[in-house]
Parts: sequence; C-alpha cells; structure tokens
Amino acid sequence: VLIFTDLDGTLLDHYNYNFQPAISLLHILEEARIPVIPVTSKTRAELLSLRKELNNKDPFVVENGAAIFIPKSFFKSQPQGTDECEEFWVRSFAPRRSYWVELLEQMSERFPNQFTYFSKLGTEGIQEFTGLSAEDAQQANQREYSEPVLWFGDDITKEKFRDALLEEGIWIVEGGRFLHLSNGCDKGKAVAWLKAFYQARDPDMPIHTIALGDSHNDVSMLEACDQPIIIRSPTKHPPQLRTSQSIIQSHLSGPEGWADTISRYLGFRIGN
Ligand code: 2M8
Ligand code: MG
Ligand code: MG
Repeated sequence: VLIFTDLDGTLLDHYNYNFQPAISLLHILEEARIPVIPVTSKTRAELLSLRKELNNKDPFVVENGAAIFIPKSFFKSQPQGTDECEEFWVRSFAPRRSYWVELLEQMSERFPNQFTYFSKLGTEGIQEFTGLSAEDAQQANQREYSEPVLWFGDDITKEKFRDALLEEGIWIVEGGRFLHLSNGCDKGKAVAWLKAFYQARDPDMPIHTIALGDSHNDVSMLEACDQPIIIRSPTKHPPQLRTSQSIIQSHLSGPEGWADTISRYLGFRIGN
C-alpha cells in the first residue's frame, strides 16, 4: 500500500495547519511500513521542516506536481531522469519560478488589479492571507517552480484570465486559497511516476494506491490512484472526479477526517 496525501486542508487543518489528530495513525502506518507520501502545493523548504515535525522520511512531491524529491538513503543508485540535489534525487517537470513571475507580470497588464502573487505579497502579505507564522510564510515563498496567485477579481473575469492563460498553454488549478498555474504537470502525473518507481524497485509486489485530497488541485492525483478519498473542506464544495472508482468522502474535515477514513479503510484501530 502507498498513501499519497495532500497537506493543506487534508492532513493539515485548513485554518491552523495542525495535524495532531492524525499522529497516532501516522505512528501505526510507520510501524506497518506503509509510506505516507506528501503531494502538495507547498515548497521544498516547507516540506523539509514539516517532515521533521511529522517524522516522515518518505519521498515527497512539491509545488503541485512540479518536482519529486526522493531521499538518497532510500535508493542508493541515481534513478533515471533525476538530478542530484543535496540529500535527494529530484525529478522535475516544470520551468523555474522566474518563468512564472514573468508570465504573471505580462498578465497583470491585461488584467490590472485583478490578482496578486507571492513575490509581490512578500512574507507579511502571505501571512495575512494564509495565517501562517512569519517563518512558515517565508518558507512558502521559497518557491522553485511556481508562483501562487491570489485572485480578487470576479468569477467572470477569472474565466477570461483562465482562457488567456490557456492560449499560452497554461492551466489553472485551484488550491484552498490560491490559483496555481501549470505547464501540464500535475499531482497525478507525479504520483504515476512515483508508483512506477516503487514498482520498479520491487517488480513482483502488488501495489495498491490510496490518495487523499480536499481541492480541485487534487483531482488528478485522486483519479490516478486505486482508492480516492475526498476530505471534506470547511470552505468549499468537494472536487468532482471523472472516475468509475468508488470514492470515499470523509465525514470530518482535515486531520480528523484523514485519520478516520484511513483507519476505517485499512481496518486499523487507533490506540491499539
Ligand atoms: C498554498 O497552497 C494552498 C494549497 O491548497 C492553497 O492554494 O491554498 C501554497 O502556496 C503553499 O506553499 C502554502 O503553504 C499554502 C498556505 O496556505 O498556500
Ligand atoms: Mg488541500
Ligand atoms: Mg496542498
């Protein structure tokens, strides 16, 4: 079993980013050697500190599928198609941040006063719109492959913005608070790559994949896995999947819903 999980609004509470209610299940999963692979909009800098807090040692996917980080300790010889980056092998799928900032500068001329983005917001601005601490906001702003957009225009203009980006070959996916731009990479493609990677390590092992997410930007990942689990959002309607699989919807939101649905699905009893 491989568990692929979104963080914000899924393993972490939408409002306060707390994961306390999931801790005992995380211990059980670790003992059972079931990988819990974060697949998130967050940056490598954010993940490095979160993995310490979560005591997580598994691979992870950052910036909405833009790059996969595999600990070197996990796989000694360099996997095909990866680069070396400190203690990780990295597979990246997206252009660097500067590309996205330039694109958004151009779009600002066509859509004046309709949106802003992380490099303009700066640490304080990011804190204001996310509730993150200064340190966490600063890590969120250490982006390598993307530039989250905060939209304040109306929905009709947002559709025009979406069309203008599509003409450039760029898609919008919506996270909990921000719009994320993509050149075609997404969480689903990163998850498919990682599943193939695990399969290549152990060709005879049957792999069952579970994905958990709460937003539109999780759809590709949920559709790419055997068991999609949608975590209820306190602010938004559940994302729509085009899939014939049976979908599990959590009753609770955030980490409570995460722990409850996984423990039921896998038949674990928390606390035993
Ligand atoms: C951004 O991601 C969330 C994911 O749902 C969003 O779009 O609301 C990211 O930029 C991430 O780096 C940051 O930590 C998060 C904070 O809420 O927002
Ligand atoms: Mg989320
Ligand atoms: Mg996320």
